[in-house]
Amino acid sequence: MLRTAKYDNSAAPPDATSRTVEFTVNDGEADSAVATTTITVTRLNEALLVDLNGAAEGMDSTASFTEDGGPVALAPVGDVSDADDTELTSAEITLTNHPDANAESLSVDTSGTSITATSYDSSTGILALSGTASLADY
Ligand SMILES: [Ca+2]
Ligand SMILES: [Ca+2]
Repeated sequence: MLRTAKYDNSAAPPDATSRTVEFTVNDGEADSAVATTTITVTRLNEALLVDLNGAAEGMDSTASFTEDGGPVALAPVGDVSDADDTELTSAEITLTNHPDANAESLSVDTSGTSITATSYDSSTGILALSGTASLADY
């Protein structure tokens, strides 16, 4: 019997606290000393998703920029989700091609959040964001 004892847990995600299982046997007169198995619990990191078009099918969005028209929103109904994390720690937004060099840029509004944005790097096209904040803030 002893060698077939198993532990299982179907919680998603499981609480990460270690568990202790105690074993005792009895010979009809007295209990044995307690022996224990300590179980460490490893949680899997569920993937997070960036959905730029909200409830619509797919993850991608489109935007249209007109010369002298001012900045255009890239993902006005975008969302991030993560099944097992309530906070995110960083993000990166990359303008993968930037033929107009210093004349073009990316920007975000982080006011009211604990997210810090680096200034846009026109050589790499990267706008980096960091800071632990809720999924909603990201
Ligand atoms: Ca996760
Ligand atoms: Ca979508």
